[in-house]
Amino acid sequence: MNKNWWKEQVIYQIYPRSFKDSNGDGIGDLRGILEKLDYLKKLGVDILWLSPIYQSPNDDNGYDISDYYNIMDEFGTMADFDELLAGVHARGMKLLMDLVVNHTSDEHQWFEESRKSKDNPYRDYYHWLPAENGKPPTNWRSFFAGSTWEYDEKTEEYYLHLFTKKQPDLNWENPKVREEIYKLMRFWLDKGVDGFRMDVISVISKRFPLADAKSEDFNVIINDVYANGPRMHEFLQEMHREVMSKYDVMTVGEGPGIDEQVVLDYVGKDRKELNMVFHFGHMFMDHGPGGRFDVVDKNFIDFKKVFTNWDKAVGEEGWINIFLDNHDFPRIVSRWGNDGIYREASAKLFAMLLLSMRGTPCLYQGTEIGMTNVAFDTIEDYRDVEIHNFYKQAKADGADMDAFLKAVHINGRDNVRTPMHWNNTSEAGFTDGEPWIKVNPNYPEINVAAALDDPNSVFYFYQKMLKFRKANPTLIYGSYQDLMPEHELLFCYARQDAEHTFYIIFNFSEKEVQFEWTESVEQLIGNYQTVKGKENWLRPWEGRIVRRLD
Ligand code: ISL
Ligand code: CA
Repeated sequence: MNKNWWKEQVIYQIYPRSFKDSNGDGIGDLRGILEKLDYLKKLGVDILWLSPIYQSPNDDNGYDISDYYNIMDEFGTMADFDELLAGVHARGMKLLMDLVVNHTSDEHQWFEESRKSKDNPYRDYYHWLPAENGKPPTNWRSFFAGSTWEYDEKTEEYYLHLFTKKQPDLNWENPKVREEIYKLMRFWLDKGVDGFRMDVISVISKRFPLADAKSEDFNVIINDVYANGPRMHEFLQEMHREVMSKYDVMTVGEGPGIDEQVVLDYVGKDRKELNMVFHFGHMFMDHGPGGRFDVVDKNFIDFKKVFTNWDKAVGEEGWINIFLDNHDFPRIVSRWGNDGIYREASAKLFAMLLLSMRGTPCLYQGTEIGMTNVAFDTIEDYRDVEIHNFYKQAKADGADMDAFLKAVHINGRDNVRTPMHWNNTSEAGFTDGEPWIKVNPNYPEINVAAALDDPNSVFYFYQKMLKFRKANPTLIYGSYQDLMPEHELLFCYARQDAEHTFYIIFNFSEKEVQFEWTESVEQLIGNYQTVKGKENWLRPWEGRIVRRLD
């Protein structure tokens, strides 16, 4: 297996709006991040990925960019950014920018020009089509509810937006668009950033002529219609040739529709495309045909299968990223663990899982202290455009609105966007003002200050596990094998290289479960103190990593 720094380091994702507010306006900002760099260094992460910080009208919290060359006013200035980047580098860490280039904001100058007239030089920076028999050009459904087509009076045509109507899709067929994108990438790389996380990169190449989706199932539509278009890999290879190959930086691709069948086309070691992609199997598992608010049952055996199937698909031929939650998906302890009495045990279990898989781990802010989902009583307390769009749709459809709110509690993105908990003072120490979204009421119990005071906290366990991974390259490069794929309560796998065999075992339940090693082993790390006589019992949410004795 080829060794690379980006396989060995660990990413920490910052959602700047919710991380730390430095000036009392209720919105997290760059100077807030700067204040917390020592905290992140102490935790022991290596690479900070910032969700978008560019100029944006914030229809989708920065994933709608109106100027790629400037910092969002609410987040600070370019001088703040330069100071932040220098502060990150001074501490031996790296910084990744979020690259959102499937779409821009409708307030980007390119789109403002594009919509002016059919012969404007920027017209074909975007996808415009006339009506089909008085209806939108295709029956496509947006990721954020409703049609993907918005009618524009001015030129009497529709433009395409896979996300909100304030996020028009760029036309990658146009070489000028691609050149503009490469230019802005060089701008940030020349400043010294260490790479990009590429937003919905899987949908940049459209299938022409654009045609109706044949399925009602959104998960099927993603694969058949939106993702992995015919020029996908030509575009990524061009981007690599023109930009990425000239810098020692990393890329991680994000996007629905990148599955086990196609992953190596993106990350195969000779492809010259991306270093790694996120895999989403364990995230979409409870999304029914109607999407994330159409919640269906998920099960543990399938959860394990996701990791096994992905590792099988990629093996030694490429590389992937492992994450358990991020700014789009609920908190892992609430989703797959126990956010009640076993919150700390299960949060530590997930620390062990995240940091013992083959793939570059990505840890989301707050997960290192075991933050949980939130359940606001009214829709007014939610801020996410996705929640509000689906809420309007559900209401118009006459749906059961209590049930809808329950689905938001389970799968809404604001679960992970409430402010970071720094301490037990008002607003969790996130701001001196009024936060842009309410804090999770459990902050007096779960917060950084409390975690730093408690040697047994989730925080210190993450710190220990981060060190442990680095000290044991078997956990980075070793092969992976699931040893109990059919077990209803236990997840047990081996990581192995020429030197060592590690066994990792987790109890995903509130029960005590008996098990036995068939070889002699020594325990290296675990989330409970070992008790004599109880060696063969796993307590609720217990996890252990052991090494085979030769
Ligand atoms: O969460 C999803 C479906 O409900 C995913 O399909 C998600 O929308 C998709 O992975 C894209 O997410 C990314 O692009 C969006 C942005 O809103 C997300 O925050 C971002 O991570 C549009 O830019
Ligand atoms: Ca602020």
